[in-house]
Amino acid sequence: MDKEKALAIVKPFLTDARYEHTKRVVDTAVELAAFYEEDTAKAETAAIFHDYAKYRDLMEMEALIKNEQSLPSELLVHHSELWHAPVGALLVEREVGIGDPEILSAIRWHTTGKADMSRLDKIIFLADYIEPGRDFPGIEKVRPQAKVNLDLACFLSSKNTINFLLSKNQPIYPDTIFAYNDLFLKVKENLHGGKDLNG
Ligand code: DGI
Ligand code: FE
Ligand code: FE
Repeated sequence: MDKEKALAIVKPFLTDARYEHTKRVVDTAVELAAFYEEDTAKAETAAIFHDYAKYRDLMEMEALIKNEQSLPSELLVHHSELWHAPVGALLVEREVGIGDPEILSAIRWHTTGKADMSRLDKIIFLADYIEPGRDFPGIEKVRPQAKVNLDLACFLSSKNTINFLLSKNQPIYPDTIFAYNDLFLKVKENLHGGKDLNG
C-alpha cells in the first residue's frame, strides 16, 4: 500500500506521540528489511499498522477476543496491553483490507513474539523495541546487534521484556516464553563468553 495513504489511514487511530513512534518504527523496520534482503514494502506496511488497535475501546477488544475464533480467549486473563497486537491484525485485515498473511503475522506477534517467527516477524518485533525514541533499560546492548545477529537482538529484547515483567510482578504470556526459548536455542552458542551480552 502507498506509504502516505497508509499513514493517513492509521493517524486518526493514534495519539500524536504514538504516530511519531509509528513513523520511527517504519524507518527502522525498512532499514532492517533492506539490510536482511527482506521485502521492504511489506515491512513498511506492517510497521505502519503495527499499533493500529493500540487505543481501541477495551470492551470492544474484549468482545472480539470472546467471539472471534482466531483470537485465543487466554488473552483475557493477561494484561490488556497485549490485546492490541492480535486484535490489530484482525482489524487491519477487516477494516483496511490488508490480506497479506506475512504482514498480518508481523502485526499479530509484534508484542509477545512467538516460537519460529519469520524474518519479517522478527524485524517488526525488533524495530518496535529499538526505534530511536525508545529508552528501555539494557537497550544499548540490543541496538548494536540489530545488523549483526537478528536472532540475538530479538533474544535480548525478549529477555529484557521478561525481566521487566518479572520485576513488575506481571504474568508472562505463553508466546513470550515460547519466543524466548526458541531464540535462546538459536543464539546459545553466541552467549558463551559473551559476558557483555548478559546484562
Ligand atoms: O505497543 P508498544 O508500546 O509500541 O509496544 P508493545 O506492543 O511491545 O507493547 C509493550 C507492552 O507490552 C509493555 O508494557 C510490555 C508488555 N508485554 C509484552 N509482553 C508481555 C507484556 N505484558 C504482559 N503482561 N505479558 C507479556 O508476556
Ligand atoms: Fe504495540
Ligand atoms: Fe509499537
